[in-house]
Amino acid sequence: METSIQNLNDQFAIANHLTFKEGPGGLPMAEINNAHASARVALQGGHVVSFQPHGQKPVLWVSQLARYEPGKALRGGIPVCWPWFGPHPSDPSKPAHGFARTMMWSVAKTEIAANGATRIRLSLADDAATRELWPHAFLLQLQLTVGPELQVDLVARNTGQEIWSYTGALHSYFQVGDVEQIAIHGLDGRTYVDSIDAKQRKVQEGPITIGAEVDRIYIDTTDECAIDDPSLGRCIFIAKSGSSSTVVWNPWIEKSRRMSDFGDEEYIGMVCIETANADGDVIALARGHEHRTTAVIRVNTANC
Ligand code: TA6
Repeated sequence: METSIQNLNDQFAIANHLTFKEGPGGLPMAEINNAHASARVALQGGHVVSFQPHGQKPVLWVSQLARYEPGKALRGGIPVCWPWFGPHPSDPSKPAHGFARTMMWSVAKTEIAANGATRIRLSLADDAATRELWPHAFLLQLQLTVGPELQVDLVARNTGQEIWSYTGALHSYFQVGDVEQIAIHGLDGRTYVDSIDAKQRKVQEGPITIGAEVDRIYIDTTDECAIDDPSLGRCIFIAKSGSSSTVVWNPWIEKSRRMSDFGDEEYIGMVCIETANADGDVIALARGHEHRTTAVIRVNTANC
């Protein structure tokens, strides 16, 4: 059934909090604006496109060349990578980072949460299209709580009869003033898999700074990360639970040029810090069991 904006508003709009509109490319979008912050969420992909506490600059980055098209992953915001992270483990014809970020999700619930935050819950369940790509029964729920901070809860449930396992990530793109001036704290001493150096395992020494392409999966870490951004005069904190791997990515110059939905110079204004279940952090679920992966994003104008 066509996702009708009017039907969505009749069922789920909340005055002074949340309304649904047709966004770019005709994609249905939830628009949230409350006493604390504003946010936009595309129902395609369960994709948080923006989050901006009042008085702050946008926290999430979206490419100027992002393509708002049915079935196309949006470049920026918080793509939901599921049920595999990165290329499909055995079939290169299957979409990178799984199918959840390009499928149309349903609205399950909206409500006003504690301290006047706005909460929306989206869901995606298996159907013929997903089973074609991944032969399992599942229910995926994404709960977003938009207040002074943004909380993203991704809950995966095995609604089938057999055990299955997945990998994934909340693939968050953050806006920074100048990526060469930032420092990322929280992963000092952690081991990472260097995806651009033959997947060598290395140990992080001190804060992460970026002066070339970076594509790393930090393993065995439940640490909170912080992006110290002197040029925007702020610190972005990313706390998490249900995840023991964190991906840090900046494509730098050459890779930016190779992506048609990424401006040649846009690498300067962004960095990904992804709340992941990747590499060895594989989640296995027996029948009826579920797993929750949570990211909590907040900003302050002090240093980290
Ligand atoms: O963020 C890590 C990563 O796996 C990178 O290797 C890069 O491929 C990025 O995700 C973006 O992937 P996408 O499929 O969205 O272009």
